[in-house]
Formats: sequence, C-alpha cells, structure tokens
Amino acid sequence: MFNLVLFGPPGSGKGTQSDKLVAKYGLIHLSTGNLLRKEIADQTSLGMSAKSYIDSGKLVPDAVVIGMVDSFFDRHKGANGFLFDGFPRTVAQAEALDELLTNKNTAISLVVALEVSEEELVKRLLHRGQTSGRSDDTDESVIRKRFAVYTNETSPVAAHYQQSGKFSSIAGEGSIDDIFTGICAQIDKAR
Ligand code: B4P
Repeated sequence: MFNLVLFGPPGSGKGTQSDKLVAKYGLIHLSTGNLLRKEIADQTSLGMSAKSYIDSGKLVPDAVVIGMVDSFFDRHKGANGFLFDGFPRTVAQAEALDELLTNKNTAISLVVALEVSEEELVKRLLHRGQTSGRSDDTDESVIRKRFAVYTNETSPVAAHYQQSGKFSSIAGEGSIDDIFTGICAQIDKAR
C-alpha cells in the first residue's frame, strides 16, 4: 500500500494537485475539506456544526474529523493506497491516523509539503472565492485567521513526520504542471 500525505497551508494547491495525483497513481482521495463540505450540502447535523467552524476560519474539532476518516476507511476496505489531502491538520489527528493505519497493517509512505508565500495564498483564495461560492474564501480576515490556525495548530504536524524521515517539501509556486512533475518525482523515488 502507498499512502501519501499532501501537506501545506490553505490555498497551497493540495486539492488541485490531488486530483492529478489520484488520476495518475490510482490512490483513493481522502479530502477532509471535501467530506465536510458534502456534510454541509446534505445538511447533516455533523455538517451544520462543522459549518460554523469553517466559516470562522477555525478547524473542525479533532473527534469529529477523526470519526469521519474512520468511517471513510470502512467504506474503502480494499484500497491500494490513500492520498490524504488536508488531513492530518493537528498532531492529535496525525497520531490518530498512525493508529488507524497500524490497525490496517500499513503506514504513511511519504509526506510532501507545498511551500507558498502568504501573499500568493491570499491572492489565490480571494480569486477562488469569486467563483467557488465558498464562504471561507471571500473574507480576507477569515483567510488570515486560517493562516494563523495553520501556523499554531497544523505546522507542528510537519515535525511529527520529519522524525520518521518521510517528509519532503517542494516549491508550490509556478505552473500547476511543473509542481505536479516535482511531486511525482518524489513519489517515484519513494515507491
Ligand atoms: P480544505 O478544503 O482542505 O481547503 P484549503 O486548505 O483551503 O485548500 P487547498 O490547499 O486544497 O487549495 P486548492 O488546491 O483548492 O479546507 C477547508 C476548511 O475545512 C478548513 O479551513 C477547515 O475549517 C476545515 N477542515 C478541512 N480539513 C480539516 C481537518 N482535517 N481538521 C479540521 N478542520 C478541517 O487551491 C486554492 C486555489 O489556488 C484554487 O483556486 C486553485 O485553482 C489555485 N491554485 C492551485 N495551484 C496553483 C498554482 N500553482 N498557481 C496558481 N494558482 C493555483
């Protein structure tokens, strides 16, 4: 099994690159952002409580996200590998993921972090906000709050994976295809 974590701040291109990577490598795409937006669209109670966190730029509580990932695994028992996009976002989520994968006799194979400057991220997210209908992309103060949350709660996840020697980072600015080629090179080296 090959399990990849795509890591990086909001707007760094995780979702964009994930679509191309799952097509090339046949991995199952697990985007906690997409799962949460689906819960919101379906107006489930999980979605309704997640919406208030997302709209204010906060992370959805760990227990909710981990439960959602656990049931995603139950629905994809025969998978050859996963691409984790936007998950884990806290050290507690990373520890829970390690445990879930150990129970499946597998582990994280590689973490690729996308590095993008904050000004470029703001530009991308405000631009996406004009067309996506995503309420968390239209207000610059919410976008800045998401960066602060990333620095405080998500960036420590990098250290969690650096300890295992499976962490690499790559410039996330430039053409989407060039960035994709760079990520593929890292994957091909690690497989
Ligand atoms: P996510 O859905 O994960 O979204 P994201 O971090 O905002 O974006 P991503 O990095 O995927 O950017 P994209 O490729 O789309 O999270 C949304 C919210 O859900 C979070 O704030 C949080 O509240 C909640 N949440 C999700 N997971 C959670 C978890 N595990 N725990 C707790 N809460 C959680 O790219 C952005 C834009 O840039 C696009 O418009 C794209 O076209 C453009 N772009 C991409 N690559 C480009 C390039 N190379 N050049 C120019 N533009 C580019």
